[in-house]
Amino acid sequence: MRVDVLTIFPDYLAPLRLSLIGRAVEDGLVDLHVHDLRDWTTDKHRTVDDSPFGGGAGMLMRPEPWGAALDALLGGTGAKADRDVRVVVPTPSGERFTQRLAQELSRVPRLVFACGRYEGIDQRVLDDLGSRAPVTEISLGDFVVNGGEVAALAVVEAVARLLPGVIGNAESLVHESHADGLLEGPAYTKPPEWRGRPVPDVLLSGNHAQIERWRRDESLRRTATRRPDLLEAIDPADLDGADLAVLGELGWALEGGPAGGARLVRNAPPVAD
Ligand code: 97T
Repeated sequence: MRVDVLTIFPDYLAPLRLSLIGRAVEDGLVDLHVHDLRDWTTDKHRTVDDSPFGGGAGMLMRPEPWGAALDALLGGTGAKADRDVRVVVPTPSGERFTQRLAQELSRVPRLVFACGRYEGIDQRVLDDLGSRAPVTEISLGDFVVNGGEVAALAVVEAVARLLPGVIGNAESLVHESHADGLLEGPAYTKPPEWRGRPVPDVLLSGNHAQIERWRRDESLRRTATRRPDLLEAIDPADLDGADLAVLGELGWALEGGPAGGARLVRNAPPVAD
């Protein structure tokens, strides 16, 4: 996969050269190119920002350096429907970045990240870009940081680790949080007792069926407590009888028939007859 990042702080992306993703970059699994947006400015002060028309606080990014940079990276003529490239623009007003989107992006051969600073990028850059290439505006969550770099860093790491060969043991991707729409439960390593706190007996039992069941129960419990929104989104077809029993104890039940598309609801009221 080729990854281009446009930013006024190229050093912000340095962590992508460390650890597991750093190895993938070294090995050529990720062909990473980080570019300084100021290289496409034409004035003496290498200006990238200006005040907003209509007034208001803060500064915006001027369109010209972005236009020149994106022309250079994407080519003057881009096919809007090009399935081989995706431009990712981090912004607090973007679509929420999820593991599902990470999986989708991991199947695109080339990603181009446009990292804005200040109060954002002149809208015409996004409009122009949208007519030439598929664009996804993404947000990491409902909070604000100072620029798109931290989001680009997170997205590149989330996507690159899904590429074949980046994680040695592909099995470890199957049972991680969000892989199946649930959170992972607690995990333990040695010693079997630490500061008076024992590891749950079942994990030392060697009974693999029982261990899997316990892990599933803990996963459901944790998800119910911390992320009820994830449980509401679960496809009931992915739940077995034991799952429904644990969820029942937690006040969750199936609502609606198979035809109407059943879903999990909390504290289901008694069914009227
Ligand atoms: O707060 C931001 C500023 C610029 C670009 C992206 C963000 C952001 O991304 N996820 C949350 C906030």
